[in-house]
Amino acid sequence: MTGTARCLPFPPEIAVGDEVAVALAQGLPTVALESTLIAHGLPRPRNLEVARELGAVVRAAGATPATIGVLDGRVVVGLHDDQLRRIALSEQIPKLSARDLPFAVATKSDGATTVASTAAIAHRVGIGVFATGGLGGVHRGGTYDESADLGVLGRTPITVVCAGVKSILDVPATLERLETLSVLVAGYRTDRFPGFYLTDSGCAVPWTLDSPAQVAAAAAARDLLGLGSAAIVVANPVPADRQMDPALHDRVLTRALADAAAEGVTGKDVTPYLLARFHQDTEGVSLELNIELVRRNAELAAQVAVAAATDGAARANVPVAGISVWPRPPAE
Ligand code: PSU
Ligand code: MN
Repeated sequence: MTGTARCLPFPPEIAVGDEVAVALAQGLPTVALESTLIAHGLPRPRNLEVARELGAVVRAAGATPATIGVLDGRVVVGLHDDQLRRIALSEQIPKLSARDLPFAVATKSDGATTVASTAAIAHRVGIGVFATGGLGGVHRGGTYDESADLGVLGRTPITVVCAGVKSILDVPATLERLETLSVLVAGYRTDRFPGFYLTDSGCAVPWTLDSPAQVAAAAAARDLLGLGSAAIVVANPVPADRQMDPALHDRVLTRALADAAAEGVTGKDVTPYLLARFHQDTEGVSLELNIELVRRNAELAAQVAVAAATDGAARANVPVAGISVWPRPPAE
């Protein structure tokens, strides 16, 4: 996350969109967005609208959106509208975690990227900030089902803005795993760990960060101190007056978990199944909230990317187009 130019181009397996390539080359603020939440977390065709909106939110906050997905075996960074449409509206689009990417490339497949695969690719191309809804984590019930999101965040120096981990998970166990993996977890303007649809998961966070500049400073410090091998998770809660009724949440979750077990839903189908059940059983309350929280995260991520680019440029004392830099470069 610096303001200096990066090495381009990338291998043909990675297709960086024109706008993103320019932003990366110039050190302009860029935000990675994932496509699994679009393809598997939200119903068609609303998901396409949301995908477009997220790009607009990032742009309005002064950064370039880079939605990541896989088309014909090429990892696309900065899906343009036709490509977004293909990923959002296809009936059968594989959910690709990091381990799946080589297969999708080798077999020239399409696919949607999760937090794990999006974070890995974003870092690969030099994007330092990423927004999503809720991270994957340790599932409830002691099933050995732990999202690959955690392992990748443990070895990828990126800043992820999210609304905590999905509330369908075992939150305390997930926080313990994040601690073991040395992933810095900070609440954004809160000392409570958010619970995705809920403002407070019932767990505390070790640190609170209060501004985009502070988040950017934490990421810069991680790198400068040589600790640059794990992610920073910025947990951005939904406001208390917007959260889901906790009693409704618990009722729907208990039923959905029991049905998932009875129907034999396993592996990567578990998370999409539970999210879809929420959307159905809350009559859209969870859907609207999910969309709202992802928008909020995209906006904060863009603010962090702007702060990081400004800070990086100030350190390197180079001008960055469209951003005021302090200390200012000397006038001509
Ligand atoms: N956030 C959302 N909706 C989603 C996801 C995140 O609001 O659908 C996706 C992310 O892509 C995340 C995935 O990586 O859910 C976790 O899936 P699993 O538990 O199978 O690892
Ligand atoms: Mn899983």
